[in-house]
Amino acid sequence: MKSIIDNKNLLNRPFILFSLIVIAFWIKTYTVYQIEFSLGIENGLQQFLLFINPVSSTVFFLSFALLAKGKNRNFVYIVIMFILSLVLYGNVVYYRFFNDFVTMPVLLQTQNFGQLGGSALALIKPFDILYFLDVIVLIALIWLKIVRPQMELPRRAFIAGLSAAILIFTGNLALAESDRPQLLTRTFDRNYLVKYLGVHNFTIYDIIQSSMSASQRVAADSNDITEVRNYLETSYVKPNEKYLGAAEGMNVIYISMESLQNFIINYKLNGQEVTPFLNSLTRDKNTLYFNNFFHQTGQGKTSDAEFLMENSMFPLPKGSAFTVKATNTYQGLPEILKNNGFNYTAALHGNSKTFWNRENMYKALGYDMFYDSAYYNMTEENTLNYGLEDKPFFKESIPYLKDMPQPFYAKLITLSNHFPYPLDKEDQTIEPATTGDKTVDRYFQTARYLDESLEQFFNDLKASGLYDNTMIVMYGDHYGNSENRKPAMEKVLGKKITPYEQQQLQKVPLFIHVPGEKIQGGIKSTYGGQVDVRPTVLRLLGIDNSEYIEFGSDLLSTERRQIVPFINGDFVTPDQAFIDGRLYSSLTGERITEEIENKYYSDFVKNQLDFSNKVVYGDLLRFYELKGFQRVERSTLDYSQEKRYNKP
Ligand code: GP9
Ligand code: MN
Repeated sequence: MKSIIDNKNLLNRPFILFSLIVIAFWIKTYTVYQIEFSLGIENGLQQFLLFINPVSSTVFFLSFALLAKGKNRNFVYIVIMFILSLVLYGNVVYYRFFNDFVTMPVLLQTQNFGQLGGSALALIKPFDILYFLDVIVLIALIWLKIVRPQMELPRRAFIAGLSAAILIFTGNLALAESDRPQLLTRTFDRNYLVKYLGVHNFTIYDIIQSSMSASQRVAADSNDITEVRNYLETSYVKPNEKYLGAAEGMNVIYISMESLQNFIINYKLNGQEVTPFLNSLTRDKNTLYFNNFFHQTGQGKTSDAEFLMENSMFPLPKGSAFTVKATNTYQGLPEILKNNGFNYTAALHGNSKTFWNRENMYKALGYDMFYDSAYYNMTEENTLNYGLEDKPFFKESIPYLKDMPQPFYAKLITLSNHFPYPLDKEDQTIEPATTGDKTVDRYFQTARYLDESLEQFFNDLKASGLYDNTMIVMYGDHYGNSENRKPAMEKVLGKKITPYEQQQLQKVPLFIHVPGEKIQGGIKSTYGGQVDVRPTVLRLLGIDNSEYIEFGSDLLSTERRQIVPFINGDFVTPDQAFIDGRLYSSLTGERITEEIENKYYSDFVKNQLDFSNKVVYGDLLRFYELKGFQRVERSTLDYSQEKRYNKP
């Protein structure tokens, strides 16, 4: 009996209660790090930093409770702990799929949340309730009156708490900087920030940084675009005469192949091809297949791929450009084509026009029309996961395509091969894989379904008469199986996935099909990424791209530099791969530990990303006037009714 009373007394000493709450939250956060995040701890110092990094922010926030008067303080403790736990848990769920942390721009993409439904649910586990255990215990202790209303404290207590937090943070940051100099100014990689500073400090940092980037637009002027232009002139590559204008006068169809990774091309599951149709295109005499082609997307996923493909600029290091930069001025592919003899441009997608803020961004890119889910027959049985299944989507798109004034540009975005890869029983034409990871296993079935839908679409295009006069560009938008699926993916590939192999898994297929005998098809092994597609396509169409602001380079030019930047600053070339601050050989996949000269590569990557970000954050294309170039007036665009003949 006595000991219980003693406990009570102890818990009711403000400093002890405060410390116990801090310790509970600290230990919980550290446990979450261990279970949920793979942050790549490389040495003892990093391990130590990971352990102590929750302390400063926990002390900081909880100190505010010390301001509360006696009775209220326990309540304030609960509220603060709950909010901090929610931030932590939000990151856990997000990380389970994206291998990344939540940023302000992601939070502002609220119009996407409602539709995440199935995907998000698949990421939540019943035991997750344990991540709120400290809050629950505190509530119970208060309810059972074991923790009682607290005595009032002088303001000094609050000041002392804040000072302690700032002191601890300063020490933490100093140690982090000793391991990675310029941590806060240099890195794009959120894994680093969390590893060194913790989830909550990262969140504060992110909020400050996001508001700073908003002010970049105000400070920009036309000199900035001149600087970008001068930079780009130094990296201009000449066209390859063999391909120049090979698709001149043709229609163009882009197909975004949801989550399709390149490893699946020519992969055999239990002796069976998963994507027989796409495999056949790798051997087709009218198709170029790029097998060292990488996605370069970030938090904007599909929309980032679209951004890269149509602007030849890099997506934002955080958040989705579609969502936060749709008010910018662009010179998007649709607008460029309209300026070069095309009569119609349209995007087609069996999901709502609000997803990824597409409606607004498509206007900014200059699309005449957006056929979103409102233009499709969205019945119970032909929709699943993110919207209209690919086969009915392609089927119903054919009449729209047939109606378009030619030459047209149309972009079709598939969605059935999307995490967590559900598929109706009758559509399953291949057995799932047997890695034991249900989502990875199902991936093969939805990828097969996508492959079949593409074959159906090609056949329907032939039947419609469009095929012989249409160039088709198909690309994987981004990875499907995230790094968290590594154990299952190791079984799929039958090898250990090193950081180098993990980067290789970011390859997505790119196919460019030009009908007739205009090009010599085959496998192209040049290293490239989504940013490089627009200049390639423009030149195939015979359009002079030399004046446009493009950060990619023509994949068919023999002069091009084969350096593929990723937006976190990593890169890959035919001889080197730079990943998380380490260098690997692209020839052997092994780590390179000796000093080697690669300043040329790293400078190139840094410049590409910095200049591209400068254009997007500064909204610099608003200053870029080209002679004779007509901007599409946003206010004239209306996607609510089909306006087919949007001729000037
Ligand atoms: C939804 C589709 C999927 O419209 O583009 O989006 P994702 O989650 O892959 O970005
Ligand atoms: Mn996608």
